[in-house]
Amino acid sequence: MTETPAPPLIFPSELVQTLRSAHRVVVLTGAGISAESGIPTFRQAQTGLWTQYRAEDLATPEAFRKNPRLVWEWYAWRRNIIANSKPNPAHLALVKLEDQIPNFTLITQNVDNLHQTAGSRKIIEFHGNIFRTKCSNENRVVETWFDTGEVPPRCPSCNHFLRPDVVWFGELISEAALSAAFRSVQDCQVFISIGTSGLVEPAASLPRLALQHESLLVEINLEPTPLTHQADFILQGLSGRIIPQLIAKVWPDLQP
Ligand code: BV8
Repeated sequence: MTETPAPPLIFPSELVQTLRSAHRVVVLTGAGISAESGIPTFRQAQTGLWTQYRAEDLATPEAFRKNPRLVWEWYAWRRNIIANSKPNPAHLALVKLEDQIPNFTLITQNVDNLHQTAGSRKIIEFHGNIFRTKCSNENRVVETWFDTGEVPPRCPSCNHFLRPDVVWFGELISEAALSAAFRSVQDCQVFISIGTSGLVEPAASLPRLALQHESLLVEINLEPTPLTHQADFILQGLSGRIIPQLIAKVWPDLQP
């Protein structure tokens, strides 16, 4: 039996008008925007070999010091899931949004590279990128190394272990990402928080900083978060359904 398509979503006219005339928009994304691409979010229980571990316990320098092989293999497992996934309609709709807004910034907490694959350009990788590897000692990106079969592989210049170029819990966000993010938030007119539980700092402070500058705050999430009570517009549901329809409503002449 064919399913009857869900009725189109209705959006508040003030939100539609404000986005249509906006010049400076910041979007913050979290793991939720990639969930419809088949990538488990941080809060979801892990599966398979990793069921016994919490992501927060593996994404730390201590875990890597204690068991570098385990942490490297966890990231290899995640890279494999991501390599077999693709951007979903939410990622693609954000590319259209970027094309319409003169001063647009996409701050992502995700390390899955799906915004880049989708074609987004002005991206701040707040927590790094799982497909980049760096030396755990020199802290510089390493593109190629000798595959001796040892796990993790070692840095070709100093022989220390290589690690993913991501920001672990207890590690500082890069100065470049932090200052670029705060600069974009200082004067944005609209701040859209998508698919993040708003629990991880300092990313979670970005929407609150936007509110201090009278930005309009929009939250798109499946469930309420600590940010929800401060949002001007709460669009509850799947980001892969909401964002494409919102963009189509604001700019109806755009190619679907
Ligand atoms: C820092 C990269 C200064 C790695 C990530 C004690 C000691 C040390 C530090 C701290 C401490 N206490 C607090 C801190 C600070 C700590 C922190 O915030 N901890 C939390 C857990 C309390 N932060 C840090 O350590 C940061 N650095 O503070 O430096 C410092 C230094 C030393 C000592 C003190 C301070 C660095 C944090 C960066 C961590 N790295 N990622 C990797 O990916 O492997 S964070 C990781 O969690 C991911 O990036 C992920 O994005 C992020 C947050 O999760 P979310 O994205 O929000 O995802 P989540 O699963 O939580 O939620 C998904 C949401 O989507 C849900 O709300 C769900 O409803 C929704 N959703 C699901 N599906 C959909 C959807 N919505 C719409 N549509 C759908 N289809």
